[in-house]
Amino acid sequence: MKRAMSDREFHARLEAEALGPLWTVLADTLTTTPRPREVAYKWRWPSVRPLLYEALQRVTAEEAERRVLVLRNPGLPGPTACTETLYAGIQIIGPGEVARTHRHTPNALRFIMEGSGAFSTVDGERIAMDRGDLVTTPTWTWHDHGNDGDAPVVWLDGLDIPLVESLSGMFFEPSREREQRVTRAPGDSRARYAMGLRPAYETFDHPYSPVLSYPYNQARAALAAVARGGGGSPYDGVLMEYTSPLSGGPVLPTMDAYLQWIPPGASLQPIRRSSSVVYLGVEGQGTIMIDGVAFGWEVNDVVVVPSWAALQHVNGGHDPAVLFSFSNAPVLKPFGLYREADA
Ligand code: 1HN
Repeated sequence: MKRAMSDREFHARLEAEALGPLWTVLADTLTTTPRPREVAYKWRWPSVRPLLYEALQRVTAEEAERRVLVLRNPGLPGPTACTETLYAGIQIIGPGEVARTHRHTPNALRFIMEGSGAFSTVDGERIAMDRGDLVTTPTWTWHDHGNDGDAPVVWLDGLDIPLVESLSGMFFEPSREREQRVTRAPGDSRARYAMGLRPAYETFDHPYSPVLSYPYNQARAALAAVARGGGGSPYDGVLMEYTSPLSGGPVLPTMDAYLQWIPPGASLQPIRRSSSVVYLGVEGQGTIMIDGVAFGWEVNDVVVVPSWAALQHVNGGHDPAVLFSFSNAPVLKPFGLYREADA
């Protein structure tokens, strides 16, 4: 086509009217496969731990609201982004400290990395936090944390903050009560919903699991029993999802969570997934190959796997390797956006 004026000049006139040509950006928009800005990355516990304990000295829980080192993805601009949709951070609470009561629309899950004797009070129920436990604080639930033990307690926080921000869905409310009054019996949500029974006289109509705590001794025992029976997938070994007993689906509407057993000597099959996944080493050691790069992990290391990266689990050791992970798959699946392919 004949052009009376240069494209550059035309584009400048478009821009002045808040317009733009699609034809120059289409190839960067309709990419054949996902091209996330998040990069594969590993945070080593031996590097993180001393900085976390230094933060314990430098700032009080009171001052900080939450004393957390954020796992910032080097490929992403935001101060709170581990992936395009997920936040991850490592929180520490000292003996006797209180992380005051608040609530927010982002969903949170916590996997306890070190220590015991901490607790979260979630909507009036006091939930124990000991090493290996998974504890959730679903969207808009009141929560505060404390530590009745004599040593600091450390956990991995997973939240859907970047997703909520991108959807302009952020709401936050501090409570006037620094610590919540406990209004439910110990183990109430477990007794109501986690025992293969449910209260026949009430309906739970929230989009998340009514179970707020998945203790490690139970999850670990289930994993080991399935592994002993020879179960597992060629890609993930024994991958067990923490589920809502009501839906059979993910624990939170926007994040699913898994405990995974990779048998000694396993070199599993590589796979791509359109979810992004944050892994935490729980027991033993292993290697996550991501697009051909080896990320060797040990206990309490965190590894982030970007969407559509080629992912392969290897356990070259003589002991089982146990990983915790969480992902954004529950947001992709209802919209037909979740895919897998052999890599
Ligand atoms: C939050 O409320 C917690 O309650 C942890 O422990 C991390 C990161 C961003 C925003 C809110 C918590 C958080 C957070």
